Amino acid sequence: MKLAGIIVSVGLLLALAGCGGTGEQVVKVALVCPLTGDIAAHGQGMKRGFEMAIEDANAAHKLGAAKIEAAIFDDRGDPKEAVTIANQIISDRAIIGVIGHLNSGCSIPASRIYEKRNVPMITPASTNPKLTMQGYKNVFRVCGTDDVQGSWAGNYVLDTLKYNQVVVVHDKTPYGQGLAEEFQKQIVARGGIVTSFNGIDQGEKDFKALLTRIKTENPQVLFFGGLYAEAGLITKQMKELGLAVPLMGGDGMFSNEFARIAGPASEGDFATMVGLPPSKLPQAADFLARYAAKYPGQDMQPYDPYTYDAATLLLDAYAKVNQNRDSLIAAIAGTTYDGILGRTTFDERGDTRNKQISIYHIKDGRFAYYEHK
Ligand code: ABU
Repeated sequence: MKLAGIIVSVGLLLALAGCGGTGEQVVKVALVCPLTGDIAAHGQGMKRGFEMAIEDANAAHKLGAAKIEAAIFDDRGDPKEAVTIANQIISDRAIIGVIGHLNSGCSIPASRIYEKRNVPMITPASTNPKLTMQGYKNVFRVCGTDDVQGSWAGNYVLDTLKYNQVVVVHDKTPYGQGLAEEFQKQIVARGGIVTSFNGIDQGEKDFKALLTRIKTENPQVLFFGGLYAEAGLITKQMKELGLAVPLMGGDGMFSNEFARIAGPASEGDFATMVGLPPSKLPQAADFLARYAAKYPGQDMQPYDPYTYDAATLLLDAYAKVNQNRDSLIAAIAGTTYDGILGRTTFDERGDTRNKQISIYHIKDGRFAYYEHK
């Protein structure tokens, strides 16, 4: 090969490997989640967990001399924006994988884009089972799913709270409606009564007409499939109308923002959350202490540790295959990762085998751990 040809080839290799102008090799990992909008508290928490993972990986020289860079995108929880960002990501060859998205309604359409280019995605937070039922080999999930969460909540209402007459409201999203359907299915299968099944719109602020009608149905609990912004307003308006029964929801309302929006009306309300509380896991103690020191005054959101684990797992897998992108998806699929949340291994669909669920309730304006099974 002539000298000019060698120089061009080396230049091409460096470009393909993501070398910066200084000759330093750069490996990028993307995070995509809502950093603005109605569920920004969850997304901002994910960003904090992600930044800690990238900092720790660089400090440990996990990829040798290569510098790991965070590429962070705000999809605003909007499926169209999620697809636009996914298309940007697949055209950046320095990005080796995606941590995200948060909303199932974003993860499902975006996963189709990543699949076209074999870009691995690991969601820390999208719990709709359909995401991993599409048969894509590049899609992984480190959190539990709503079939388990919804039926668990149904059993909890019947067996522990001893209620058998419930009303169900959902936000018509893949997450909210899917979770509500799973809850309803379990209540009905076990002989309970669902007085009505109702959809609201994300962004809606006034639920009084719906709640006035629901009050006449005499439910013992209102189950809400949706996010904390609407959940906070619903429970506030329930109590204003004299519908003095608990509101219960899933991981999408699990944020102290819920109680901040609702005020005292939220006392005693319940939320299920996938996995065990990090505060009960000895292996999470170091992360929790470092998080508190790094982000003083910031409330940890439900998916911060999941995001840390997802990013670290991805980088561990990439290191294990000597930074060979062609082997990365298989390496993630075969991983045994011991992280903050315990051991993660993936089943044939790409779902974590960790299926535990916990329940929390609002006590003195904050979610407090109640129990897990
Ligand atoms: N899992 C809670 C909120 C995110 C989602 O699945 O849409």
